[in-house]
Amino acid sequence: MPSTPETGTTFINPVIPGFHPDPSICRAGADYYLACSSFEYFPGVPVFHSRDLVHWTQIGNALDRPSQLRLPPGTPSSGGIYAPTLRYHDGRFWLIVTNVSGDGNLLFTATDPAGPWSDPIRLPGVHGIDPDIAWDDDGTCWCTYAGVEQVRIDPHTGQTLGPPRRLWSGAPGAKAPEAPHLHRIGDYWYLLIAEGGTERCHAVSIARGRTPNGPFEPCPANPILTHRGTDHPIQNTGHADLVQAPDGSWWMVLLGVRPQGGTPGWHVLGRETFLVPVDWVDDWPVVGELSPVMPAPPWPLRRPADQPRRDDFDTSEPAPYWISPRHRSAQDCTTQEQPGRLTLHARGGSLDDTDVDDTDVTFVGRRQQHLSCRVRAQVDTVEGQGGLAVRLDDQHHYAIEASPAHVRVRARVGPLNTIVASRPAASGPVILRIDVTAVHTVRDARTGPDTIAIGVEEPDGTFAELTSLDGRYLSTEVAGGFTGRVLGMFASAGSVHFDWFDYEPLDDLED
Ligand code: 6LW
Repeated sequence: MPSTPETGTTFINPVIPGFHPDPSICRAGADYYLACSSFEYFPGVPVFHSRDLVHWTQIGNALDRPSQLRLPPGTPSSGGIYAPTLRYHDGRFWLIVTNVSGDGNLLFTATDPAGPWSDPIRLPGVHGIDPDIAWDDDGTCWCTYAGVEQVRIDPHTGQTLGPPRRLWSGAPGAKAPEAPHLHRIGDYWYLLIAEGGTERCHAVSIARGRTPNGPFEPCPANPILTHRGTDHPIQNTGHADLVQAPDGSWWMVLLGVRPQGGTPGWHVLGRETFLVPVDWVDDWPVVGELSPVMPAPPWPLRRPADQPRRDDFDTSEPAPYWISPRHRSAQDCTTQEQPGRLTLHARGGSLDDTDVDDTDVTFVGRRQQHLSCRVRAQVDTVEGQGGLAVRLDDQHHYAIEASPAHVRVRARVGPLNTIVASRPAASGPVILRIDVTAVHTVRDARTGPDTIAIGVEEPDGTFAELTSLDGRYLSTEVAGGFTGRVLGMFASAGSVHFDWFDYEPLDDLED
């Protein structure tokens, strides 16, 4: 989907590209903060900051200690942390999420959204995903969750105070009323929800009432946003939240996907975060047109410095964009052992494992955020075996693995797991490389979304491609689930040292 670059009068959607779903947003003074779901990855719940709603910088991960995020052995792909709500209330930040792999609904607080966040307050009486938290004028705190149901809670103890009540189920017959967010705007309480499921039928609907408990009157124009049944380049639009800018204007953040290739289209970056303006007519929100290139808001845009392409592993702590399935410990993944190098120690598992026997893979990666991109890493495998991988989940990944004997490419697609290319190893460190190239020209219905060329970079810089694989097998339409591609480094045996890792966006049109 080639697009025009951002100009002074436009901005580019998605505003947070890559696997960043279920956005929840709040404002504190001139600062906006946004949090997303993170599923089986540790650390969890990426937190972003913006001054203009358009440009976002990741300032941390709310759940960055094992005491906050337990992803037990066997936590499957797309298990773990679902849909947060992030709010600023009473001089503090509040974050409520569900850990579907064990601990249920959890509430955290922080004075600085960059962290540290508190240890969790458990909510054993809240039985549903997608919890929202809202306060009445008298300080009464309401937790509203998928269904859509609501229960009064004490946010300091996590106790429920009284029985749950059913509030609203969206359009009659629509499946999956979920993602509720309750906002007081003017004289009304608005209950914003998603319905239709997070795939192509996804939609945003709203109802309003005079109290936070309803009764709620559905908006006559529901759904107020959906792209179902269209060939719009942004699909699956839903799971939204609202925020008011200091100038009084209203904005919606939501998730959507960008299918590529032929019919029905394959999306590979997961569900991404989009931004769209909202007007009010007769006290109902009217959502502006959502498109890849949007009219800029009426304030100066502040584009932050581009992220450096290379991570040299010179810092003692990994940058916040590095994530690992289920857990990461300083014993398995460290920059302290050899200065300027990331060392990964294998734990006995492979990229296919879900840690059921406590031998998880040692993998650290970052989200693929561009339709076309290149990753490279210089790898020293004299003491072990490991390399680079494109991971959608534990059953869908392509990997190039170096050992003292070989460099091999392995493809795992559902029940198939095979070595597709191999060559003898040269002595010394090797540069492994993966080029992801979006297919912008659809030749026929079977054209895939992208190609993934995997190989070795020769000392003179030329690319010795070992294989080129169809990217559709690492798409959500094939694999299912709620996540997106993560590109990263792994160790499958012994100890593997990485001198650097490059992530280079190649489609400057969408950067
Ligand atoms: C989330 C639900 C949804 O809990 O998908 O798109 C689920 N919306 O609201 C997982 O992200």
